[in-house]
Amino acid sequence: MMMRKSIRAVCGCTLAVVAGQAVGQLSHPLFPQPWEAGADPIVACNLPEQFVPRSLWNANLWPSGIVHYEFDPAVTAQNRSRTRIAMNEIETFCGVRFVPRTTEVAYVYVQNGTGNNSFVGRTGGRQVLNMVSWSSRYIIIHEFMHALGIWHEQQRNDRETFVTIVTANIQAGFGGNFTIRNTATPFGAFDFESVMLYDDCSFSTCCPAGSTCGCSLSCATILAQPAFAGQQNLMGNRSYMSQGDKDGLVSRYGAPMDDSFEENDGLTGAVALPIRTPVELRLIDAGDFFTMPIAVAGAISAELSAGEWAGTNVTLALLSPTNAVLRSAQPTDPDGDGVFVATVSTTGAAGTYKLRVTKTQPWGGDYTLTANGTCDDVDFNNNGVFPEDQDVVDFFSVLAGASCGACNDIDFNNNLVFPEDADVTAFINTLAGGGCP
Ligand SMILES: [Ca+2]
Ligand SMILES: [Ca+2]
Ligand SMILES: [Ca+2]
Ligand SMILES: [Ca+2]
Ligand SMILES: [Zn+2]
Repeated sequence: MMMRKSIRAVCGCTLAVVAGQAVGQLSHPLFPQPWEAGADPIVACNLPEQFVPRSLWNANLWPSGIVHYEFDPAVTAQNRSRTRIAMNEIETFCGVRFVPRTTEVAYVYVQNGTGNNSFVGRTGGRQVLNMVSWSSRYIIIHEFMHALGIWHEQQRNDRETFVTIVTANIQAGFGGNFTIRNTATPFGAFDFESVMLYDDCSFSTCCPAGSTCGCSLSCATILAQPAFAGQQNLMGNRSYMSQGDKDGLVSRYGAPMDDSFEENDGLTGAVALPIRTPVELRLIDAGDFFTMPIAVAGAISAELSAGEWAGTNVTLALLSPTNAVLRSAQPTDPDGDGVFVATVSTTGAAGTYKLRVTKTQPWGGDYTLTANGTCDDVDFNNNGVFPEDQDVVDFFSVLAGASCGACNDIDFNNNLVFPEDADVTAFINTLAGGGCP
C-alpha cells in the first residue's frame, strides 16, 4: 500500500505505536507538547449505538454550565491530574465549571475504558465517560465536549457541502459514527480544524479494527470536497482547540467565568498580595507563571497547595526586593492525604518581596497561594513584663499618635500597612493567646 503521507514528516513529533503501526498524531508542529507522547494507546473515539441522544441538543445542556464529575477509584492520580488540566482548558474558553460531585444525581463518571467515549450532553443521571488515551489532553477534551452536548463534526446536517463520507471504506459496525444527527443543531461553519472532527482515516478498512492510522487517500473514510481539498490534512486535529470549538462552546455556555487569576493575566507587579488571604491561581501550560509582590517586614513564609497530585508540576519561589531567588520549593505530600504543599520562608529587612509560581509541567493547574508574615510580640513596650495592661495602654496611645521611645512600631502584623484595624485585631488576638492571624 502506498502511503499518502508520512505522519512523522507531517507532524514532526512522536507517534504512538500499537502493534508496530502508527495509529495517531500526537502533537502538532505549532504546539509541540512532548508530554503527550505517552505510552497510552491512541484510539479513535467510537460512540456505540446505545449512546444515542435522548433529547434535542438544547434540552440536555448542563444548567449554568456546572458539570459535576467523579472518578472511578481505579483512575490513577496522574490521570486525574491530566483530566483536570483538560477541564481547566475548557473552562478557560467558555462558561463551564467542572466541580467534583458530592451528592448530585446528574454527573459524569470518569473511568478507565478499552476505548474513549461519552454520552452526548447531560443525561440527568450518572453518565459514564470512558478513557484510555489518557496521555492526550485533546482526546480528553474531545470526550468532555461530548459530555457537554457536542456531536462529531462530521455528523452535521450540512456536511455534504464540505466533505464526502466514503461509506465503502468504513469498517463494519462503525458506520454510526458517520450518520448525520438531524436532531442536533450545527453552530457556525463546518470546522475542519475541530477536535470534534474525525481524522480522515478513522475506522478505515485499511486501519486496525476500531482504530485509525496513516492511510492512503483511497482508503480514507472522509474526503474533503474539491473546494476544500487543502484542508484534507487538518482533519483529526487533537493538538489544540480550534477557534470554532471555542466559539461553539461559548454559543451554548457563554463566556468564561472569571473567578480566578488566570495565567499571565497582567497582575504582575500591579497588586499587593494580601497577607494571610488565600489567593486562587490557575496556571495551564508549562512555562506559565504568576508573580505577586508582598510587602513585609521581618519573617515571611508562603505556602502553595494543590488538592491533587502536583509533584514536579509547579515551583514556588520567594524573591528578594531585588529579584534574587531566596528560596524555592516544589509541592510534596509527605502525609499522603492527597494535598500537595510547597513552603518557602525567610527573614529579612522590610521591603517588597515577591512570590513567583511557575508551572513546570502541564498537568494540574489549580493552586492556592497563602503568604504569612510574623506578628510582633505582645510586650509592646519592651519592658520585659507581659502580658500586662500597660502594653495595651501603650499600644493604643501609640496608635492614637503618642510617642513611646521603647515601644514597638504600630505595624503589629508587619505587613507594612499601618495604621490599620488588622494590627489591632492581631494585637488583641495574640494577647488573648491566639496566633498571629
Ligand atoms: Ca499532604
Ligand atoms: Ca510589657
Ligand atoms: Ca499592619
Ligand atoms: Ca512591627
Ligand atoms: Zn468522539
